[in-house]
Amino acid sequence: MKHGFSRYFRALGSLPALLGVPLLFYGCQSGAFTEDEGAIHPMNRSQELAASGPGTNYAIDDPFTAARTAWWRQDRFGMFIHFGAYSHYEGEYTSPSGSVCKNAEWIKRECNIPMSEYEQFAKTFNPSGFDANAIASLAADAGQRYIVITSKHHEGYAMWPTKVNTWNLRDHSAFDKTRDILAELKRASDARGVKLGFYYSIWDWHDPDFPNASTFPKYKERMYAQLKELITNYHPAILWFDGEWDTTNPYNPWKAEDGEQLEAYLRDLDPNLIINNRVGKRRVADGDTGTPEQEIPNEPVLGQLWESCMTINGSWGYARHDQNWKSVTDLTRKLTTIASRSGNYLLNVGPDALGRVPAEAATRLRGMGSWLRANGQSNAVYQAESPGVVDEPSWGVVSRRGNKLYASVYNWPASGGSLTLHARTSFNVTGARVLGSSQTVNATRSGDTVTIRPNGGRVGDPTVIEVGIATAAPTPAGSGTGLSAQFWPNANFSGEPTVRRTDARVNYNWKFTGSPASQIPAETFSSRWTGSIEPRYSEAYTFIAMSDDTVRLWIDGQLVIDNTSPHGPQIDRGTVTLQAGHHHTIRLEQTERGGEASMKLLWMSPNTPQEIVPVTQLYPSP
Ligand code: H79
Repeated sequence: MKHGFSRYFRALGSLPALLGVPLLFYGCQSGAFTEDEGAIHPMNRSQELAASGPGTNYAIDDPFTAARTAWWRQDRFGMFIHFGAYSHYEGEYTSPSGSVCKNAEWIKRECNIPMSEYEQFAKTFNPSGFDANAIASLAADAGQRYIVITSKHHEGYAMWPTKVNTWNLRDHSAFDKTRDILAELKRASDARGVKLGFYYSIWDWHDPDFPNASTFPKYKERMYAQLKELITNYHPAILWFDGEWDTTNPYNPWKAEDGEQLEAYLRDLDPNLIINNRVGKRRVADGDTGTPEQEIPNEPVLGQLWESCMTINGSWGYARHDQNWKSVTDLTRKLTTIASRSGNYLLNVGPDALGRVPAEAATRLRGMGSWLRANGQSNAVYQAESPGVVDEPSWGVVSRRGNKLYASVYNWPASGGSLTLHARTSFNVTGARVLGSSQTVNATRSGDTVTIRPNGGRVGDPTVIEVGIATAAPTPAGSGTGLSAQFWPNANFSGEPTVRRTDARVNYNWKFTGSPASQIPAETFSSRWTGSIEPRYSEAYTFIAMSDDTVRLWIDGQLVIDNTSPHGPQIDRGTVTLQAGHHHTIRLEQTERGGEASMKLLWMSPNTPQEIVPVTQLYPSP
């Protein structure tokens, strides 16, 4: 993507190359991080290391298959907690003139509360009823395997005793000065095997240096310091950013370059962190996870893990006036729908002014937990994913765990009726049963239609039918070593390539500052990978390219992806039928014409979950 931004990050030297350490990005905006008295200096450490530059790849692994993300991909269900100084209002503000304004976590802005008054009110915030053990127990009872709590929302108020400023629950409240609710929640979560992550808003309505491009670097320094506190003091499993978008009132200076720098900084502090895409500009090239909000994508998301965050009523922060609670059935259907499309569900609760989770929310969460535990329905959710081998039906959703399909039935057939599935590949049906029922279930396949006929009533909503399948065995993993790669220091493949090598996989996120090799400038280059690809199943494979600025992909000489209009990080796809064990020729081209650059090649098929095409199945040109 073309960008007019100056490159303010420069390679400072070759220390990482000498040490043989992976190149990560540590540039500083020149003059950005000043020596404020008493401030923590997050960039000092980074200055000891060298900056990145040409040769840097920011893609640290394949999030679809990495051990780092394994728990997140299996656990599927988390608790979001919105809790901050806004919770003290419980969703209602009465202005000095007596008029009442209703909102929740945006109450300061939407109800035009002057900051001085907001600060004054926060001094009396005393969430003495915050019970971390009760919250972690509730999450565990609900079947939620992780918690993400707001450490700082847009109001800028820190929920832990940060040393960076006094706008926090320790220094600016009526709360017990010996308590630290994030530490309490960490301990309580650990004790129950529940992972803990932190939401952190980039957008900050309180810090006077935030909304001004010239002072923003000072804000960024404090933000880095706070994030370092969170990582080193509480070891979160997830950092969940928000408030990255372009906006005024107040103005938000956050740019994609800021995201590139921040993500590298965080991954150096903790390489196991899972980071959402709002760390950058909410794009497929940013962070590990896509973040649909209050919506569920219609199909599995391409190119990135994903998680839908949703409210349990209609508000994120506690709002007394909002009694619009979703039903257990609605919430459970959302959970199965999300799992059937290989996503995660981050379901929010907003504790009240005293820090207590509303009883209405707790009841519903426990109802979901009961459903998950009742008859093995949890198999439809944990470690389950998009089925691949069948289309999504109109009567519900289908998830898959190995050779079991879990059909979550929303619309149960009338007596004697049946449910049908459309098959995308060859497999046999080996049997079926309704979880929690002894009724017989007839399941047969004829052509591409699988017919499932239960012989009794439903068991809960959704009712889950487990369908056993036998799929064709894959051919053994290949013995590939990767594709032949060539790189040119120009955008049109002209002349001899400067770099030739074998690439184990095509998994590059060069962003603004990186490039394929130290000899290739970050601004302008072209890349070509050739060789052959060996599928392990005979079926339709969809190739997925995440690219920036252009991409073309040929399989067996056929152009299956063709996007030569220069673009920012973008997904393109093309589908071809391949033969198991056969070597199909492949040619992939990418060009970079300024700004950011990336090139990832993924595939999926009915029996292959989405992944970066693995090295074992790629062979260089002869
Ligand atoms: O933290 C939660 C929200 O506060 C935040 N993201 C989730 C996870 C969020 N930011 N923006 N939005 C949600 C959507 C923006 C909604 C808006 Fe409005 C409509 C902003 C102004 C009008 C909602 C209604 C917020 C204030 C009034």
